[in-house]
Amino acid sequence: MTVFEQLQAVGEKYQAGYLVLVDPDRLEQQDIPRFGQQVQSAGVDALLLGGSFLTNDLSLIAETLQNSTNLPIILFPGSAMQLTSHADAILFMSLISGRNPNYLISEQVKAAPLIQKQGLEPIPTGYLLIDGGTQTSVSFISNTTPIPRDKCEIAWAHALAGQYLGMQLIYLEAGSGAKTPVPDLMISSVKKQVSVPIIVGGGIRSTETARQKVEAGADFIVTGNVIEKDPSLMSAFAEAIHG
Ligand code: 1GP
Repeated sequence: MTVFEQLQAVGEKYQAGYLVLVDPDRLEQQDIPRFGQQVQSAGVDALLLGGSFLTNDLSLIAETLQNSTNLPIILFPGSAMQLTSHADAILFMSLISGRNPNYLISEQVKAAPLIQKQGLEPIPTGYLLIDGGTQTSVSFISNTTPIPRDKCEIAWAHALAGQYLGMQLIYLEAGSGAKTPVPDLMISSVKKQVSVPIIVGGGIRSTETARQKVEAGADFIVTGNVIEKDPSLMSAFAEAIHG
């Protein structure tokens, strides 16, 4: 079964799936084995690994994580530099809300031969950055302007274009640490227009908010910061998201 098929199976089993984002810069090597056990028993469906900007050795973190959990590890790269064979798949993303050719296609061209060599499963993903009320690393590093929060039609037109280009997932991203997550109205209007699964992440800090995003139409919810601060919250998030 491919990782994408596993994600589809999660979608069939639950109302929505739960993905935990691991920022390799914020996870201490010695804490990984315990964290691996925690995610496993908390009901998390898969791990995303990466960030817009990295200073740590991704491979070392990924390898330790792989030895600590059976959950799929999906790379969530900020650039073509963030690749390792110690993962199962990679969100092969294009930042389609932006107009920076580097993140639309250049990084992807640099990464493609390495992904092939490393045997990673690429999952074509349309990545949309939505204004989360504060400047986030992803908007600064990618030098792109997020979609305004009240422009639902701009968001769904981008998502639909992504689907027509063959992307298998649409990621609505408010940015890690966003003040406010992607608005419910925007999620529901994207959901109405596209048939591929929608991932929603950035600024989700409570189980109530996560639940609200699922009700609005999110197929997968991603949390990062809130779990870094308190990993014991993972089970409650999984329960709220699975429905
Ligand atoms: C990944 O941006 C999310 O898409 C993670 O965001 O760290 O704010 O949960 P948080």
